Amino acid sequence: MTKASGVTTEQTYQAALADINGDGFLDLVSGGKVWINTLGESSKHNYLKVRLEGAGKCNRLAVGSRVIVKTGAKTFTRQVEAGTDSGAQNDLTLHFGLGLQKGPVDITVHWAGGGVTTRKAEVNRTVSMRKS
Ligand SMILES: [Ca+2]
Repeated sequence: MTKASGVTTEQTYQAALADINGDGFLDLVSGGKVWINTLGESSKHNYLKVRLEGAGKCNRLAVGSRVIVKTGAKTFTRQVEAGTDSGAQNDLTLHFGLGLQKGPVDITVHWAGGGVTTRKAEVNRTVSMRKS
């Protein structure tokens, strides 16, 4: 983090990201402080959030599942993770910052424990997907 970002904290190795206020832009928790990202208020950038629910051979939180989002020109990949090596926990809802990429986008979920699910979605929303 730079001073220009406005984020100041004691030196720490722990940080977690989540869209705390639900505006589609990631916020930061570190060193016992919360920073709400206010850049989204004037941004024209798009996002997509994907929330997974596992079933069967996939754990309920879908930890280990990989999500691929394809726009017309770009591919974005995220994986549901349970904690980081520094003891922090990012939001289990996956966040894709799409920049100026517009929808609809193609979503492919490779579920932990096996299986693949696909669907289309518009941008700037949260999509919930459950393993069948
Ligand atoms: Ca936010």
